[in-house]
Amino acid sequence: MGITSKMIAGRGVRQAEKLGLDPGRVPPGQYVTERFPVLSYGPNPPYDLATWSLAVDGEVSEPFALRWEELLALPQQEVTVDIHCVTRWSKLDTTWRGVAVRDLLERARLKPTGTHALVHSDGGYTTNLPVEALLDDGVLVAHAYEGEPLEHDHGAPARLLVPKRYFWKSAKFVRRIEILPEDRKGFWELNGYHNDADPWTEQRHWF
Ligand SMILES: Nc1nc2c(c(=O)[nH]1)N[C@H]1C(S)=C(S)[C@@H](COP(=O)(O)O)O[C@H]1N2
Ligand SMILES: [Mo]
Repeated sequence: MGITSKMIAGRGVRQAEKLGLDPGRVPPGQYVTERFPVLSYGPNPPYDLATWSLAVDGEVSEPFALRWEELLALPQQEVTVDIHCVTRWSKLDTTWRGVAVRDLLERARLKPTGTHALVHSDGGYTTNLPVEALLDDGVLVAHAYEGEPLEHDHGAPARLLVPKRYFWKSAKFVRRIEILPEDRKGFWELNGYHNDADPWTEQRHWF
């Protein structure tokens, strides 16, 4: 008999209890890890803060690109959230610091036709989200984790953080938020992962 998602959920719940955490925070089929696994498709792209920039463009009235110091000069938010990887690990109470994507989209002045986003990373990784999901609380362009600058393995200099979706939507090495008039799939979404990626309903794969 194989390992079923119910058995793993049981494991997640027991682990959460052992750690003194509310087991209701562990989505179905997930287990809790205290480690911080690294999942990257391909090598970490090199970066240079002197030339780094983050663009917000596409279906917006005021497209812009921010240099590194400009990003750090914007109002910063700190959030503590749970993250859930489709490979079944969840990590609870992770703390991040960065700029709210909502603020960036407000500054860019979304056009009414701007309904979706394709998020681009250095190295070619992409992921897609509805704009609505990017306007949510806790969605950041994050540059610090647990009070320290983001490690390269975890997406330095900056990554997207979308805590309510499986973690592949949280693009590391983020460089561009492209607003689109329709949905366009990203890297994993084209390769069989679910378009919406809600951990609570286990939207893992299309098939
Ligand atoms: N640029 C980029 N972002 C990425 C990935 C990637 O391969 N490249 N992997 C995604 C996946 S599948 C996961 S689970 C998380 C892993 O983040 P971590 O390595 O910080 O745990 O990053 C996501 N963002
Ligand atoms: Mo992942």
